[in-house]
Amino acid sequence: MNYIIRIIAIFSVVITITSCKGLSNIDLNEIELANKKASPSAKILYERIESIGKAGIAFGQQDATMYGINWKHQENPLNLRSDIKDVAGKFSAVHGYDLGHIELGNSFNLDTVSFVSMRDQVKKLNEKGAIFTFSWHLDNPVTSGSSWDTISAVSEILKGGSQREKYEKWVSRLSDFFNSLKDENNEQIPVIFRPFHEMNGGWFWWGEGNCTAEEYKELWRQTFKLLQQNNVHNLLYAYAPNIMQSTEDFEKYYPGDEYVDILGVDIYNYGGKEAFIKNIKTNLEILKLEAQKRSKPYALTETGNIDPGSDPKWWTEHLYPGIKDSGIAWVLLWRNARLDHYFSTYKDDVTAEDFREFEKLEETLFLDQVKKINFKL
Ligand code: BMA
Repeated sequence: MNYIIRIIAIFSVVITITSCKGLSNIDLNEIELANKKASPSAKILYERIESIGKAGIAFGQQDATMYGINWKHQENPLNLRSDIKDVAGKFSAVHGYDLGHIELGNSFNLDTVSFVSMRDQVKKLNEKGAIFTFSWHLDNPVTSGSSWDTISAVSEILKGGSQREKYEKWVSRLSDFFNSLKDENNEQIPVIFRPFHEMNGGWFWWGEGNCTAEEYKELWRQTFKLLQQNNVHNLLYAYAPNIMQSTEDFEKYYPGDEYVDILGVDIYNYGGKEAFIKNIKTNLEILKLEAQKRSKPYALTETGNIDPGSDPKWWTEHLYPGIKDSGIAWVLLWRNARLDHYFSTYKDDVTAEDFREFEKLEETLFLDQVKKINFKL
């Protein structure tokens, strides 16, 4: 987007927001979500995401305030810290979390993040205007192995399958967690749910080669229905394949417009700089076409530098040329777990300086900017 168009876009969002006292100018009945019983706050979240997509790209990171390189939130629970805040002085606008192992009734997720602190952080960051997205690396229900245990399982948890009862229990635990996300007024906090991601790759038990496309779609629809039955009405549903070659790749597993609110794609920089830029561009073009057909917002739901340290200009010369003017509402960087597994930046990283440049770009939006793109009840 060139400068003038961007100014107009931002200006028109501001007009919309400031000219509507509360929600009087927004007809909630006109916002159609997959869940017909979606809460008003979920509808507002959807409006926010659409408006953000017009104003710029919200920056996000997985587990941003839970841990980073050489620190953990538990060690200093009152201090809200994040690696990118250490680098650029700002919090990310979008915060990703993973619910893997909530299904088992555990207190900690598969990456040792406590669900109690997750809930607590969502509450705190919600007050600051953040947006939340949840993935779910759930265990294999047949073998009790991890998400990466590709022994066939999907047909066993569909209606009539041998593990159905267990799966219903798992979804009820997941539902309890979503229903427990409440703000200071005891109102539910709306969030994005992005289950069964990267299904067109073969590494998860719900992925390519480990179930049929029809089974996958049924899994999505039946899970969606179980969540409704459990009175979960604060979710927007995001469908996100891994890198695609064509629109057919997008459509193969797509469960249907009536089950999805947001379209996404996950792309990492395998193959180096030029391939990364090209892959992001072509994939976001595919996503945009699919999204426009359906009038739904879209996002780069996972990305990250698999080779951190290789190029100090990774943010402005690799990632940004790919996402620039793409119309995505947000980009989510994967987690900064440890020095041999981090995807973003941190204070001593070679890309830290470049991240500050990336943060200053007109198009990139951080927490303070996204907070203003909101609609009150
Ligand atoms: C993967 C890796 C794993 C992690 C999982 C869920 O991509 O980061 O280490 O357990 O995501 O967060």
